[in-house]
Amino acid sequence: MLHTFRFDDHVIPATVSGEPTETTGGWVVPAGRVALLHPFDHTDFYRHGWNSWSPSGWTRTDGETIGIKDSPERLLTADDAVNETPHRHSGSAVGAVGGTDGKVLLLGALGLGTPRVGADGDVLWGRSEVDEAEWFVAYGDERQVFADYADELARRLGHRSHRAGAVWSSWYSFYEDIDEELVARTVDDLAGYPLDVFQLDDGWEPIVGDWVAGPDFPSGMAATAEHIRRAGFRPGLWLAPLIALPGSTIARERPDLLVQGDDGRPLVTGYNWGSHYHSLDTTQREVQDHLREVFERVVGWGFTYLKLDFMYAGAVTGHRSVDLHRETAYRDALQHIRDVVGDDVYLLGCGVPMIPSVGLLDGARVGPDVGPFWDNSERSGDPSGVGARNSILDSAARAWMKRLYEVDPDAVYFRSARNLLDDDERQLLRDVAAVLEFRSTSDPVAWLTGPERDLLRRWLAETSVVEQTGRWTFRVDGRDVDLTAVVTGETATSAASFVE
Ligand code: 9PG
Repeated sequence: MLHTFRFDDHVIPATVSGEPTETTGGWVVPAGRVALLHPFDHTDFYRHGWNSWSPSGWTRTDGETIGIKDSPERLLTADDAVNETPHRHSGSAVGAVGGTDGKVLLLGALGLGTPRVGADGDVLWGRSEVDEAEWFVAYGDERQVFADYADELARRLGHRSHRAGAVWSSWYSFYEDIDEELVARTVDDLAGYPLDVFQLDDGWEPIVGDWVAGPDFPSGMAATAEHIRRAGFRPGLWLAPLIALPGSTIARERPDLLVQGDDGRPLVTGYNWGSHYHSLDTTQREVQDHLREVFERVVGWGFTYLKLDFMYAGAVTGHRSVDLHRETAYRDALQHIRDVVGDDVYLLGCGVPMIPSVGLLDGARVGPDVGPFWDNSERSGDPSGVGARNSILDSAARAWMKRLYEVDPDAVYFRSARNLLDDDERQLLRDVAAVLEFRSTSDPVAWLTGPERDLLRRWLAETSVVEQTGRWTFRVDGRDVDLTAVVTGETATSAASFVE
């Protein structure tokens, strides 16, 4: 049906599938296709990526699209490969246009079904794989409409208020090269630092898919958790519970428990560790039992902060034993995990589908991996690639998601050793972490100079008062933080050459 929205002095004709009803800050439109004829001509467009690593940000409707281009393999891992149209303006769940006067028109889905929002000329459209989700339509001050959208979403999908505090992760220093002695030494060196969580990342397990202690942890994972706890920190552990490498026990012995392709064989659902991998079919009772066992085991070891990685793989298109929409299958699996671990375990999602995780996760990564360098000039057309610049860009564009869960922009650096980032770039990362109010680092104390240690100590203990003053400008404890130069590519920092 036709409907006319009137916002300020804008008349916005629309096609909707039912009568809109008013809500706080905007309108709720029934599920189905939506098209809004906006009056802004060539204008700014906010595009939102599907999972943690997917590119998000503002561009121009008459400019370059934001997304992963020219790499089907990267697209499969770091975005919604089925729905992405890399050369047309579209994104996942929410989009907005306008903005020249600080006001935008926002269209955002209020549920699951892989909703998409795109801008085609002067039409802002919304559609889904399955028409399950209602829509939120609002016009007004940019930060206000995003806040109102997030609040409407949280009213439907829930909201948790568990806070992680300051986190140390083993990934951005040791990567997969961890063992129980190295971990123990690193923990001991951190003793007395005002850290809350010590999180072991990838590398403890024998292979992705087998969630038992690997050969480098001969005393078992409970011993490491206990060591962390005795040092005064909350034990944290990484796992990728919904995927399995081809060599893992579950993939070798029970390929029938994996999501299948049209050819009746386990579907390839992403690439990492120099391999392809598969997804567990979480609609099967035996997989649910397996997940229960895994999570009872890791919580039983004493880990109460869990980084759940590569979770998008539970929401890919493929054949499952129960014919649910893929985002519903994913959310049911995450709900099952939440039920098994209970309310007190902190769940940080990584590589998670952003909207289907609302209300179940305590925190979510909101950008690609950081790295000890600004950008990688070898890599063109991949804003989801590792590096400080990509991580900052994506995370800053998702600051509004703070109202849904804690938002993790990834680790910051204090070390000048083993690092190509200069002082200004390291400061930028710390600024973004302050803006997003999530603090994590990966620097072992042994790698830091005296002044760097002092800085780390102070930073871990700080909580900042943050106010967003513009799209890319913030006040953090009375200090101005301006990310405009990073966004436009004219980095104000001395290592601008890394950008080119
Ligand atoms: C451990 C790492 C760390 C890191 C996670 C994740 O798009 N990708 O192909 C892609 C691969 C790996 C990756 C991120 C993206 O890293 O983000 O913090 O936990 O796994 O293996």
